[in-house]
Amino acid sequence: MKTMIIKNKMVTATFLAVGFAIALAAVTPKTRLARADVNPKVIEITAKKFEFTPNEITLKKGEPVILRLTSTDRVHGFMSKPLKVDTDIAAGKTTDVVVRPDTAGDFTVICDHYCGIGHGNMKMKVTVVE
Ligand SMILES: [Cu+2]
Repeated sequence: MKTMIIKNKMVTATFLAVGFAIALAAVTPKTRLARADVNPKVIEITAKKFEFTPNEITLKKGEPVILRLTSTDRVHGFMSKPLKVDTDIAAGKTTDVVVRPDTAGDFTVICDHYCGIGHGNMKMKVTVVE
């Protein structure tokens, strides 16, 4: 009788261990995806009169990135309606924006904060690939 109980406990423990391993295997890929979302790639972009550097970047559709924006002279804007980004870049501090492009194509980011005579041509290109 005692042996039976011990045996049953061992069987239960084995079932639990196998169940746990299966659950872990099922959950692991999701966890990895979540980590990729939590730790997106960082792209540094510098603004100054009247350009962004780099002035061309390529992103992947559906993949979030952090754009780390700085200005070396004065406040500039950083705006693109299709990319759902609209922020000011103050001089002397870092502005992080998360972009998750949902459409492939070429998009233009403009400075929408008047910064001087060349302001109208201050833009950069963002290419989103599938
Ligand atoms: Cu401007």
